[in-house]
Amino acid sequence: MSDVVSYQREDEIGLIVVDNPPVNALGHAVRQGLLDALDQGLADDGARALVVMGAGRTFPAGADIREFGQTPKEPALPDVINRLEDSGKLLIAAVHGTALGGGMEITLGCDYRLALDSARMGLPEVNLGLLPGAGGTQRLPRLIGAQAALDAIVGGKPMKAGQLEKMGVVDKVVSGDLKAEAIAYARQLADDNAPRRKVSELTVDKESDTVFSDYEQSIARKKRGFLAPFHCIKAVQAATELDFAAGQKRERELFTELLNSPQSAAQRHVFFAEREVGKVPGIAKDTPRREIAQVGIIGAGTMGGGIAMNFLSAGIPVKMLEMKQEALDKGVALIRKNYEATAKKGRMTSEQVERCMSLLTSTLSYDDLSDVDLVIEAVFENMKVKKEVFGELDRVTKPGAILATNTSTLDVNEIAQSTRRPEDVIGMHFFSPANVMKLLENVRGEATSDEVIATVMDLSKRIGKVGVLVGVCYGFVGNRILHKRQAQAISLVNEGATPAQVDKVLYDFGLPMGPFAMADLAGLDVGWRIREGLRESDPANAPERNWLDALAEQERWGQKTGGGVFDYAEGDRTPRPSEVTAAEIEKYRAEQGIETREISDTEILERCLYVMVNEGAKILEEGVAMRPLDIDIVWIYGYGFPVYQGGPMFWADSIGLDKVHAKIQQFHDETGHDDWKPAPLLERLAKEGKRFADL
Ligand code: 3H9
Repeated sequence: MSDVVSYQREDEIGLIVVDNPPVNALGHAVRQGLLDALDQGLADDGARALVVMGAGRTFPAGADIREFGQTPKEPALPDVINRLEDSGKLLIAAVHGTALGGGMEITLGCDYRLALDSARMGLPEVNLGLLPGAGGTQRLPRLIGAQAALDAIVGGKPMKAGQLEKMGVVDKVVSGDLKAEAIAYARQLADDNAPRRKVSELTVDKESDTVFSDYEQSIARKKRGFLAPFHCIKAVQAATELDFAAGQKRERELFTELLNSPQSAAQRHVFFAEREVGKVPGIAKDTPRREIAQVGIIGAGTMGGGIAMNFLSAGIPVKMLEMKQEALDKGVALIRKNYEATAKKGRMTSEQVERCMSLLTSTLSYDDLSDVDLVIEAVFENMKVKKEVFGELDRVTKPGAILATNTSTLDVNEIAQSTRRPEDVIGMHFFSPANVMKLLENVRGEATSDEVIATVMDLSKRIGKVGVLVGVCYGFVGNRILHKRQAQAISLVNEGATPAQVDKVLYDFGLPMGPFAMADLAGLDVGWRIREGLRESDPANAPERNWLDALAEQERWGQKTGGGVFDYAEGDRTPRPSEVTAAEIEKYRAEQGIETREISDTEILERCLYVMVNEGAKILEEGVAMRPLDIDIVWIYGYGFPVYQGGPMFWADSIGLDKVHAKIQQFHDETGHDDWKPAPLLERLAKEGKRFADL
């Protein structure tokens, strides 16, 4: 008898129930248990039909991802599903929760599919750098045609029961008690002598001869660099060209290739890392949380408005405060405009737009914030201004209200000291555009209470963000590492590379854009103003004037002015090399007496990325990031580090820390620059032959 799969008969129907919490993943014991339970069901003469279902919260949500990378153990899932399909009895899948991956593939091995109206099904393997490897790429196209199967398999998004019924995947949608419904349905099918329906015996509907090449083209840009989506297409194509057995063999080959690829290892790392970042040592399930029913936001600029949208979209009322009515009106209008643009793209209904807008109120008076549970300040990045705001907030907000700052660089501890309740103060650093970017750096101050941390981490999820808890330092985790990379990018150009060459290397690595296109997007004026400020206030320590300052002085501020490091044609965001920039770089090199040299792409990649890894190691040592995976997630969700590279720290592990360290040491020997001083943690791990993942 299996611990994780049971067989019992009720009302002439045999029930095979998977009970392997939390998500009924199809690990070895479940696969063996399924076969044993099937044998029992087949031998049970009293059972007229068999139902497969999951106990607890869901139908199996897929293969056990933790088993990937280990030696595979028989029986393999494709064989289990083939056995189910070949069994002599009528087989019905009864789905609730999320039947994903191998779970959905089990349902495709059944004759009939019944689902609760709240259930969802899908083949999300592509998100793990894989393809459905238990017959999914062969059975789904047979059931719904090649085009729809491509959408489901390459898209990887779960679909609702109602939609699946329309597509012909689900035969019946029910509500209420799934077990009772499943037994009734199975009895009815048995009474009606319903035919067996082996999906593997259907023929595939291929809509056109170019369906696969068209599909490849349509995803070429969006899936640039990824292996799995293109393997998924090949597997579905095999379903249209080969018989089922040969197609399944081809699916297996493609699946194995992906499983053994560095990309899938990276994507699986990201899957677990994304869940791990939510777990904060010292914060338990029973750590008290505060209720957040209403939020105040200070500042109705682009950032404040973007932040507000997260809460409105999640159904949480927002009060937005500004100093002047005009700024407030502008902010509210911008939020509406953004929502309406989303509605125009069909991603929201006009009722939803109105519902979100109805949750927004605005005010010019701090006193109106006396009843909010959380305030997020998104004003000008200046300590004096922030302190004044927090002083006001301390005065007006109720006891227990959480006071958050969206600062990206300033000291959260100092801000907290301007209140009488530093334990209620925390950083919530949103990334621009704040309504889109998934990352939220939650910054723990020295005094921030566990209760406040727990509440804000939970809230991050509630508003659809991935919250990463970090400590206080200049730039926190993301921007501190970014600054080091930007400095290398500039040095590389000073020494002989072109901005376009540097950008191309990082783009080809998989980043959405290179450092200079990113600077143009953010605006060259931002950094320039900060440097100018320093030159005025602290000339001795201020950075030297360089060619980026020269560009900013000419009001070449980037995309918004039609030119920055690159030129931009009107209405086109494609960066084009600029003669003005080239001349300024030449001038700078001449002034500095720099003799240029040929710079290889390898050097660009190593210098831009290894400096990030070194800084990451320093951040870990200082405790600013709790774990390497926190840094990986910050970079994936905040800066578009390619998921298939796993994040900077995972990537460094995959290169080998001894190699990374040796190169960093070499750069330090050559330049003597502090940024290249190997982090002691990196040095130690490299010596011990360990990885960041071993910490
Ligand atoms: C596959 O099926 C391949 C086949 O085609 C071919 C095979 C030959 N395995 O996300 P949550 C853990 S590939 C192992 O926080 P939620 C998760 O780590 C698979 N563990 O809950 C977490 O653990 P912990 C295709 C898994 O309610 C806990 O369960 N399937 C798996 O927010 C709770 O998870 C997928 O890709 C797994 N398959 O969301 C589905 N799934 O508590 C992946 C979850 O220690 N899973 N865990 O942190 C999901 O998308 C979500 O977990 C799900 C629940 C929607 C199910």
